[in-house]
Amino acid sequence: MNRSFTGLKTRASAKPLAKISVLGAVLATGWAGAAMAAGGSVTGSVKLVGKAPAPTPLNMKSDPFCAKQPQASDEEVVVGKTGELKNVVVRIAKGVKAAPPAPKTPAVVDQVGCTYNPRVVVAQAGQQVEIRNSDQTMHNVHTYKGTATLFNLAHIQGTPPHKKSFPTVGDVIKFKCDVHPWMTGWVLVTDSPYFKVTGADGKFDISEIPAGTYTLEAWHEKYGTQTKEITVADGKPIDLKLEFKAK
Ligand SMILES: [Cu+2]
Repeated sequence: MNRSFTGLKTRASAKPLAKISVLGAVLATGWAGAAMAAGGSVTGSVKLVGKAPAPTPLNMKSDPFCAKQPQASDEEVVVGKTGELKNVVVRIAKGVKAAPPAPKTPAVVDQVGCTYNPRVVVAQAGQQVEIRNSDQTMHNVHTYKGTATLFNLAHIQGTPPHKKSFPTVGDVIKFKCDVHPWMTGWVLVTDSPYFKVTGADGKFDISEIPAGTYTLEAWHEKYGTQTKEITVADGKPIDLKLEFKAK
């Protein structure tokens, strides 16, 4: 950074006005921001094709606190009126050469209303994942990679978050609560900030991707994984329509 900054000052010194504006931009955005503002983008939508399963109401009567929560439905498959599929992770899975480091701010999984919120979270490898308990009841955070337990921690109401990180890119970590068997959550581990999780509208929008050729992956907890090769170019947005088939 010092070397670049010195060069900037040398070039700018010939034009005092330019010096002020360039330095102003650097101060406003940070040097990294100023250098990395370019890149391409991938936007699109994910739909479920075929008959979506009917929502299953959750029975939370086994815990007096949970029983008082608003009636919720199982969120394994959340589909809009015309198939918009929620909770799909869309990410650049392969081809990122120099990803920015994992953010210092944690990814957050909250236990609230006796469900995981959000249900699907993406973390960069090494990024802290803060697991909160906002409920006035005890949960336990039982995580699995495949069928193997990673950790299993009691989470008493009013106690601080558990702080964990996951080192292995590509891992799909399942969260279960042994107290409340209806609770399911997911953390996917990736190697870059180039990802989104679809909301209720099924849409995603990933920006500032350095130009290059990549494997884009879309993952859904029930419908699995699909991949697509894409070539990203500066200033040429890619728009994708992805579909999963109901089963
Ligand atoms: Cu629980």
